[in-house]
Amino acid sequence: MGKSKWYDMREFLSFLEARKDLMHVRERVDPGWEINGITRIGLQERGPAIVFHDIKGADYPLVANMLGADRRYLWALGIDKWSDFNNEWLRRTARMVPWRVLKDAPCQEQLIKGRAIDLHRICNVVWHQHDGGEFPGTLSVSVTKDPESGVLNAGIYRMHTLSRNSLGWGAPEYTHGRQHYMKYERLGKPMPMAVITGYDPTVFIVASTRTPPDVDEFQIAGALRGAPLDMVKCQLSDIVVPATSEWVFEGIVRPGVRKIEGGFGEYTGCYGEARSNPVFEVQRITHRNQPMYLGAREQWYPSESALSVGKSSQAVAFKTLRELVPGVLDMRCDVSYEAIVKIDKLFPGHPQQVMDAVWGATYARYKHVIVVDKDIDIWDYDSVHWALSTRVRADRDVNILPRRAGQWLDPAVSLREKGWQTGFGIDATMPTEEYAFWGEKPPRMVDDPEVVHKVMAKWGKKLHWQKHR
Ligand SMILES: Cc1cc2nc3c(=O)[nH]c(=O)nc-3n(C[C@H](O)[C@H](O)[C@H](O)COP(=O)(O)O)c2cc1C
Ligand SMILES: [Mn+2]
Repeated sequence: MGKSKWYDMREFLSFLEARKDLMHVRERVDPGWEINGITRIGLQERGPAIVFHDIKGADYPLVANMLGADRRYLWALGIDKWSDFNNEWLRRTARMVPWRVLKDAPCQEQLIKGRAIDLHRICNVVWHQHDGGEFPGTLSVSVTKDPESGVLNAGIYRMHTLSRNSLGWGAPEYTHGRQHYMKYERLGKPMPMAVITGYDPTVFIVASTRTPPDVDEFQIAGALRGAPLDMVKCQLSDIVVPATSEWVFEGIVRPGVRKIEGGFGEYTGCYGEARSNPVFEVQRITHRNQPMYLGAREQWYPSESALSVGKSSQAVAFKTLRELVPGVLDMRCDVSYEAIVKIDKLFPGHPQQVMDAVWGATYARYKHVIVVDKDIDIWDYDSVHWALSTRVRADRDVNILPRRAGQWLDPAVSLREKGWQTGFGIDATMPTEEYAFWGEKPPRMVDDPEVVHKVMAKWGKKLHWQKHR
C-alpha cells in the first residue's frame, strides 16, 4: 500500500483523501487553542491527517498530523509493515541518489518581500497551552551549507516567532544545522539559511533523521523514493531546496546574536524550557500558488514526531549496528529512548556487545537497550514482556553504564545534570551459556510448530476467528 515516489505534498494528501484518511476543518478555528486540542485528540486516537482551512488571524491553510499515525508513515514510503521497515530502508539507502537542479520551480511562483513579510499572517499556531508563543517552526526544515565542505544539511528544529520577520532558532549544539552555524560564527559571517515547509513526505522523514555528520539528507530522500529529488536554487543564496515545497523562507542567522525562544511542549510530554538561541531573520519568502503550511503538534508517544524522528533514526541505527555486530536481525525504537534489538545469539557476551554498540554508535539517543532472542516478536510488546519476565535474572542480566551523554530534554534528569544519562541494558536472551557451563540443555520451548502446521492443514478453514486476524 502507498508508494515511495511522490511529486509533492499535494499528491500525498490526495492519496489520503482517496483512502478517507484526511479531514477538512472548514469552520473558523482559533489558533490559540482549537488546533492544539483537535491535533492532540487526533494523535492520541490515531485519527486522520487534518487540513485547517480557516484560521483566525492567518491567511493560509495549515496541514497537521500528516504522518501522525503508523499507517500513513508506512504509506509514505510504500512499506507494508514495520517488520519489513529496517531491511527495506537498508536496501534502498545502500546507494545515495543525488538531486538535480531545475531552472523554474513551483515553490517560486509567488514572492513576498520587504515590509510585506508578516510571519503572524502565515502561521500563528500555539501548539500547546503554555508555549512561549507562536511556533510556525515545527515541521519547517532548516537547509544550510557547511562553509568548509559545501555539504548541504536538512534538519527540523523548533522555531518561535519573535517579530514579523524573525524567529528564535532552536537548534542545539549537537545538531548539524547548529554546527554549520558555529563554523560561520567563527568566521564572523552571517549564515545563509532557507527554511521550507510543505514537501513530499520523504523530505519530512529524512529531515528528522539522525545521520552521521556530512550526510546530505536530500540524497537519502532520493534513495528512499528511488528517484532524484528536483531542487531549485534560492533567490538570495546558493542554497538549493526541493522544487515542489509549498513555502520557502530565505534569510540569514547573524553571528553573536541570541534571543530567548521557547518554552515549548516537547516530544517528551513535558515543556522544554526557554533558551537563549540564535535568530533567523527572514529576508524573502517564496511560495506556490494557493500554498498550504505544514506543522505538527509535538507530544508524548503516540505522536507525529515520535514516528518521524523515531523510526528513521531507528533504521539508521540498525544499519550502523549491522556493520558493527554479527547476528543482528531487527530493531524497534518507539518510545524515544528505548531500543529493542533482536539477535541470533552466537556467543557469550553477544547481547552485551549489542548494548555497547548501541551506546557507542548513536549519540545520546537510546539510554535503554533490551536484547532478545530470534524467537521473540519485537513488533509485539507482549512477546518482549514475556522475554523480560521469563529469561532475565536481574543480578546477572542488567547492565548499568553511568555517565553517558543524554538528551537535553529528558525529564528523568534534573536541570543540574542536563545532558547526562545512565545506560541501562537488559539481556533478555535465554542464558544458554550458563546451561552450557553446567553441561545442561536449555529447556525445550513449548511452541509445537509441527502440530500447528498439521492442524492448520486440516482445520485452517474451519477456524472462523482466523479471518479476523
Ligand atoms: C516536529 C519535530 C520537531 C523537532 N524539533 C527539534 C528541535 O527543536 N531541536 C532539535 O534538536 N531537534 C528537533 N527535532 C529532531 C531533529 O529534526 C532531528 O534530530 C534531526 O536529525 C536533526 O537534523 P540534523 O541531524 O541534520 O541536525 C524535531 C523533529 C520533529 C519531527
Ligand atoms: Mn544532518
